[in-house]
Amino acid sequence: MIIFPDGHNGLVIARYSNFYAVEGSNGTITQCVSRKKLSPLCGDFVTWEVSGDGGVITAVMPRRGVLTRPDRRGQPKETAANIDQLIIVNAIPDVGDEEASYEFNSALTDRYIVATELLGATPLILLNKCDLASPKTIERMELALKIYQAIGYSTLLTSTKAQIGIEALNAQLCDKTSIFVGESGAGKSSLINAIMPELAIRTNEVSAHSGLGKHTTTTTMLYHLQQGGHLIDSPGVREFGLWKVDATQLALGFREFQPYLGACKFRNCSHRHNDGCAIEAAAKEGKISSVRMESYYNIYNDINSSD
Ligand SMILES: Nc1nc2c(ncn2[C@@H]2O[C@H](COP(=O)(O)OP(=O)(O)OP(=O)(O)O)[C@@H](O)[C@H]2O)c(=O)[nH]1
Ligand SMILES: [Mg+2]
Ligand SMILES: [Zn+2]
Repeated sequence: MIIFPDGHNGLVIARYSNFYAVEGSNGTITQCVSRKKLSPLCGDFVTWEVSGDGGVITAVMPRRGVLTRPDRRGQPKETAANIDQLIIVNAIPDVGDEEASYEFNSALTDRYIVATELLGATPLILLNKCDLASPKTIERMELALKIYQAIGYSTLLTSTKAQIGIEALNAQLCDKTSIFVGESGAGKSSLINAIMPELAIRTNEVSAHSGLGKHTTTTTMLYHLQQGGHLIDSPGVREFGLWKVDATQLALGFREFQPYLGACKFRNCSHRHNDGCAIEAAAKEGKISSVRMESYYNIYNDINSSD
């Protein structure tokens, strides 16, 4: 860390409208505002000076990358910095027989994976609420997750209710900064509680009648793990869009495309039903999963229709 002689150094652990909770190396937390033109994020290392009862952030140290999430209007909003691992939380539905027809949400997962790859971070693909799934559904989910394992990603089946996979999740958290992302109600806060029961974060007790969550997470917040490493809880999303991603970057977000990039007949190949496309040829030979190829087409259409 760079030490600024005139200020205190700290880590932004949360933001509440215009205030930032900044933690010093001795653990004290100071409520700070920020100088104009700076936009500190949860996970940022900052320098601050004493001002009144609190402080004012005067500098934000260089970041490794920023994760963006959609706000309530679907507009991109920078959410956290210096992330090593995105834990992409999916869940078995908790109403009625829906689990029998539940399909793994590869659309959301694959968008998050692209964002993770472009950040230079690692994804962990997690399916929670396995206690609600029949053995048949679990079998189908294991098949869906195999696609990700085959390309080198870690996956986990968990349940905070039945304490499944919690130790395995714990083992993946040491000495890194991990952020929990995914749909609202999937169990992100519950998983953090399962790992750090002393926190007792209020979780979203969804009412089946109103469909409204009560304690849905509204603030991105960083917690320290005793064994080293940090966890960030973040508000759930309905959909996750990719911003400022062009077709070349999108292909880089699909790591299994890598061996074939540059081998297409045309240099500007979009890998969509193109003559001489090496990636589509690999997909036809079964070397790239058809589910992931479909995902690529869908995301490509999205990013090209949004601007
Ligand atoms: N059956 C079952 N329910 C769970 C499990 N994990 C969490 N839940 C329930 O799912 C609901 C939502 O959990 P939260 O942890 O608040 O979900 P979240 O992802 O943090 O939601 P947001 O903060 O809105 O993004 C709560 O009612 C939890 O009790 C699980 O493993 N099994
Ligand atoms: Mg939450
Ligand atoms: Zn191609």
